[in-house]
Amino acid sequence: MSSPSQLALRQTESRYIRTGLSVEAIERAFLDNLFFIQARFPAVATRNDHYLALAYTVRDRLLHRWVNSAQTYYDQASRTVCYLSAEFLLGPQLGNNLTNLGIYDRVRKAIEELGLDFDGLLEQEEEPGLGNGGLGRLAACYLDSLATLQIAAIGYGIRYEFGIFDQEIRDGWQVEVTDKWLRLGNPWEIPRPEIAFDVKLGGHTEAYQDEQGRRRVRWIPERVVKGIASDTPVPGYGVNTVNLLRLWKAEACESFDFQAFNSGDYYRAVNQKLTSENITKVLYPNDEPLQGKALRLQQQHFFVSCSLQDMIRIHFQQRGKTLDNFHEMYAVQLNDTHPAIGVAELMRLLVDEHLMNWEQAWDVTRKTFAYTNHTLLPEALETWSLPLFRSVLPRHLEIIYEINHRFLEEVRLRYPGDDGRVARLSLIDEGGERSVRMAHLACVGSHAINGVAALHTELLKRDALRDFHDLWPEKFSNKTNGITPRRFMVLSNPRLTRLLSRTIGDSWIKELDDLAQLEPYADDAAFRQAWRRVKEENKRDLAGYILDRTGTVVDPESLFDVQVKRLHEYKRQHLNALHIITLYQRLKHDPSLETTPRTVIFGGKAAPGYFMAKLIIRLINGIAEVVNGDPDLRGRLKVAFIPGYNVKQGQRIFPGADLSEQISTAGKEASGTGNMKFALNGALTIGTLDGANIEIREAVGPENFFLFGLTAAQVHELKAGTYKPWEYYDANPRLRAALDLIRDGVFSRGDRDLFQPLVEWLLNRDEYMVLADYQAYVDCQERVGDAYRNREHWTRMSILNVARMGRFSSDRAIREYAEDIWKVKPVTIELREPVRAKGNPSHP
Ligand code: NBG
Repeated sequence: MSSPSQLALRQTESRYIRTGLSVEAIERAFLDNLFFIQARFPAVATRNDHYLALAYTVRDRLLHRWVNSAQTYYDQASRTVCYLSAEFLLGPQLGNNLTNLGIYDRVRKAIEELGLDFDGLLEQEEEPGLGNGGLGRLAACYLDSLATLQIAAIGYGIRYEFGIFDQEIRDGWQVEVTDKWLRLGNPWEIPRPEIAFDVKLGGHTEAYQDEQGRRRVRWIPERVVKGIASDTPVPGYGVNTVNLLRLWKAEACESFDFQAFNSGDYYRAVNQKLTSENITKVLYPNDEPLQGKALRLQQQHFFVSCSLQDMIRIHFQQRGKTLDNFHEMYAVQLNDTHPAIGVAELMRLLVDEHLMNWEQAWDVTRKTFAYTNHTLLPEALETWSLPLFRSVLPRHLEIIYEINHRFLEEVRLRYPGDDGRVARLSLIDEGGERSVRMAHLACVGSHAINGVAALHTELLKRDALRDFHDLWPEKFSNKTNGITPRRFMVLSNPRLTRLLSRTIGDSWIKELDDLAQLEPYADDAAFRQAWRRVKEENKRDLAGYILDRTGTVVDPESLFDVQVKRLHEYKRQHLNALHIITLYQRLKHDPSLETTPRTVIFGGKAAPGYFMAKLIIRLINGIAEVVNGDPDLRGRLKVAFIPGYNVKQGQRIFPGADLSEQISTAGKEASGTGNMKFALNGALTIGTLDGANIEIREAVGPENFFLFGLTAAQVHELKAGTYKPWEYYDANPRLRAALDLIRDGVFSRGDRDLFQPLVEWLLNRDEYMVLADYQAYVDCQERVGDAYRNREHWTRMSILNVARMGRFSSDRAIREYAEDIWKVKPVTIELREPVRAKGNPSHP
């Protein structure tokens, strides 16, 4: 028999042979996997077989680093960041993993040598759409940066069987199609059936005395579900670190099944199984939280409870049998309020299950959690009605009452007699239907609270969380969002990546601030030409894609004016639509008018129950039908709505954009991250002073940014007074003409009723001040059109935008979180054998 150390040595050898990085080793591994995993001979293998064989080949090479990382963290009991998020919008994995491993080129070579279409294999991958939009994508960018910065981290979330729906457009309307992303298999996940935890739901509680005579509470649940871990590796770029994304899948608890089964109630057992599995069946497709859905609360509690139990398990393994120092082992970040129930759940685990006293448990809990707020929309602040909350989590409600009781005592001491303040701060909203305020729970249970852009944080401190800021100003800080340049440049824009790296070297991939070295080249005519050529080629690709997806022919010479993001009234896609109509009218009336040819491109999903957002999609498609079909406008204006916007599509769109539409009502968009992806890819922004737009404008210089519209303060003021949108309609002939055209049915094939609700809403209410900003927007668009005609100057601005985007890397954001909030340091992962790829790890 071999000793463990002999076995370890032999394992190392075999791993080395199996995961070689030469082109030949990759080819051999690919063919092996096609045979041994897919069980296929080449003549009958499908593209999906090839994709899977390649994915497993890459995964083998990741596992090596993954296991090494895990072992290092284990040996060193490394302080670990746990990022709790109900959403992780990863996007396709294959290309990203190749990029981060530094083997993109040689794998392409290997696949092409085998006579297969490498790009086709990348295209084959169905992306895990486990998120709605910015919030979920931010979590994915942060995982990339955590691994790249060599920080020990675990992402914890939900393995939804159905992710965000796929969108089709029929007769101009959005149609939702279920997202069966797991249908053809998911090669990136490793199921861990042995990492499983029970999660209780419903029922009631009972008080009892333990042997020491202390009063304790026991929770008698109505049912118990089991959470099973499913792991996805997250490789850093150009390092050996591979971190873990652990997603939980719900299953029926066997013991419970048997109970019913034994009592002869087979159908109850079956039913229970189905109800349990439902918990992780589907992602709620609202980008802003929705209230009143018990299943949603169950989802939140389910994944948070599994995650905290898992952390405790690991803690016991690595730090021995005490939880007194739990907060020294973990920094837990709450990505919005979706995981905020964790505050009560950790208290329950510590006090009820691990018998810690309340005061100490509370101290550990507050030192463990930190909370990021992602929205200012008052309707988006999560609350749960007490009856619903009690029916799902009876014990947590008691714990929340206790936390609240102690907290409000403290408030009363600080502010004697100030009952209004006590009511405003309370974790329970007593006005109307009583409910639990999740943001308050997160604030009270965390040692740090942050917003996601400078303006957002200021507004949080002034309005939404003002009373908490009065109480604990030291807890607040701003952490402006960022994006990963690996996915949103190296992977998605290889042409610009090559030009950048040829010009200033490739250090910018990990130190995005190094893009500043580009600045002098803005004055170099030859460089500008090369820059323009890259954009032209990217636009040609995008035009091909648009033709493919929409059947619309667009001219790559025209200005590509792009707005892609979730559909929401505050994001004001309808303001963009009004501008198109105005342009249409001007061009119709004056055939000799000299304007810049434009292609206005849209993409984005509407929440299935959001009537107005769906009507706006219908309007855009109605406008596209009229404009694209009118010979008078040929060569001057085109409109395209690309269906099914997701990460994969974004990667095709950002590189080909000239103009980035960031036109939300000031004070409504917490940060935005699409704005950063466009600017990094050389698009200029037309935008309001909202979210991170403000910081982007400061960074790139006001002269390289198209600013328009009311400020947040002006919006506030106008709202407080009497905003009468129809006065703008009366006073502005162009605006009137545009709205009348909609009302007259021009974009609805003569149907005058279809868009009536939208027009009426704008004239009478106009919550987001579309009419107030209309003229400023149209004027600004005219400046954009003029600027685009001076290509040399436009290119200069484009170069300067990219050169000054360094600050918006998610690496910068993660460094700030790591230093200010998490207090974590990098952990270097050594590989035993020198199997890392040598040479330039980026594209050729
Ligand atoms: C969104 C904001 C965006 C922001 C992302 C990421 C929610 C609740 N919020 O402005 O609307 O960029 O979060 O922070 O999805």
